[in-house]
Amino acid sequence: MTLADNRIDRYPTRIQGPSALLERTDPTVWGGMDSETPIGFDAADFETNGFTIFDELLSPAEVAQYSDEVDWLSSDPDLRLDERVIIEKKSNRVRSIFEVHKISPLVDSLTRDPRVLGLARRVLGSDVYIHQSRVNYMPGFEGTGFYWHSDFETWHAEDGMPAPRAVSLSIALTDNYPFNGSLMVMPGSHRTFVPCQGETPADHYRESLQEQMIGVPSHEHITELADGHGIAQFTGARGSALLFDSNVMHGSANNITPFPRSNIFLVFNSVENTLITTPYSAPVPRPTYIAARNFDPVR
Ligand code: 6CS
Ligand code: FE
Repeated sequence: MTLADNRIDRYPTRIQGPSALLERTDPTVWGGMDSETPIGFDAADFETNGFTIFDELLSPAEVAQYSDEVDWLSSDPDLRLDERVIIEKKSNRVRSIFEVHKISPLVDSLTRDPRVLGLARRVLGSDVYIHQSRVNYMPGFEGTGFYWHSDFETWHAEDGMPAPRAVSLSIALTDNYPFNGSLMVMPGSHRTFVPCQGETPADHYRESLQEQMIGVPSHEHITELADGHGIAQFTGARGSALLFDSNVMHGSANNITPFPRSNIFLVFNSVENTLITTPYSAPVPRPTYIAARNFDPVR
């Protein structure tokens, strides 16, 4: 893609007044890496639904290792003062830790694991780099969810991501039940771009990562998508994983059960879809621990 193409905003959002749903004109599974199809990955299924669930991406032993690691991170008092650690509004518990692959060598090795990297390269059809990594701790009793949204809408508006050529992998470190805040997705919704109303405030991430109020679709649009696509839920034992397109509509409810729902999120972007300098609908780019600007491919 030449710079000229990227400067054209093909997915306008954060605009005043009502806006119509837009068709996503970009592919979901990009060609070019077909020979690298990882075992058990159904590209056609991913193209149709915008997500795929893997029942056991990590073994129980691996999950225990990662689970211990993220539990240790969330209990580290020094790390808690780090700007990359997001604290829950009410409970004061750790909600998320961003750039976790730079904090934890173990998580960094996961981004290079062929089972993970192979999936991202296959879907995005190119070399890939980490746009964002995070751990979401949905603690028991007080874990608050994430309202309906498209990740790409935020990454386009606030980070300058040109096209929806990015993919997220959510790896469950605890059992994801229907009732403990597990991710809900609308199958096939990735083929529709939902413009959101409201101008992006300066430093929006300071509140949006705790509770997103801007860059969320209207009730009408959510109703239209839910009526058309239905709602599926990512449930599964620890070690299962959800691979999902950057533009699929998703959200999660609060967790009032005693069972935490901790996941590692790894977001891969194509090296052919790197962030432009000025975001499409925000005054300045977000910090690099939320949206990386080092585009070196993961090897
Ligand atoms: O703003 C972001 O980048 C993050 N927010 C949400 C709710 N999901 C995507 C991403 O991790
Ligand atoms: Fe999200």
